[in-house]
Amino acid sequence: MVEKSLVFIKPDGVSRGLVGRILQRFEDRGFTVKELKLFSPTDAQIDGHYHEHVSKGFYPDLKAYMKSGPIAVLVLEGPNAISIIRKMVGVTNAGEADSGTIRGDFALTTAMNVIHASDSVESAAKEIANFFV
Ligand code: 3AN
Repeated sequence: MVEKSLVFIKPDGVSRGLVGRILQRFEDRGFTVKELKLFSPTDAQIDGHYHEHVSKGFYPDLKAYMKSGPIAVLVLEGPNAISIIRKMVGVTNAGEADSGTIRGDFALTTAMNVIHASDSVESAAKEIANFFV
């Protein structure tokens, strides 16, 4: 089934110059780039995106991380995009992510894990609406 996923490269990924290499992986795999923008998300967009985490102890640090510079936000489309892209991204704790995944190749920790990708078709629809109004 053709699906859309909301993906963003977090501020450290943008400042480290990883946007091109990460985007290349998705294009090489065959996904279509439907939207692409570099921007600084508002407080409301960050809180909305991470609504499941706002009450957690790590949230202030997560929010500060997300406000530390612009992010590169993408909408990618293709067959089974949600599960394939999550596999390409690797597990949340980048320290345990397999080599060959984006987190396994470009990140070391959970707190700075370089990239986000939607975990379901329903989340993707909400996340796309949050970032592309
Ligand atoms: P994923 O990004 O793999 O879907 P989530 O949704 O559990 O993982 O976490 C969202 C983001 O919140 C992570 N990418 C990470 O930046 C941050 N985060 C999650 N859990 C922790 C934690 N225990 N400590 C610090 N940051 C965390």
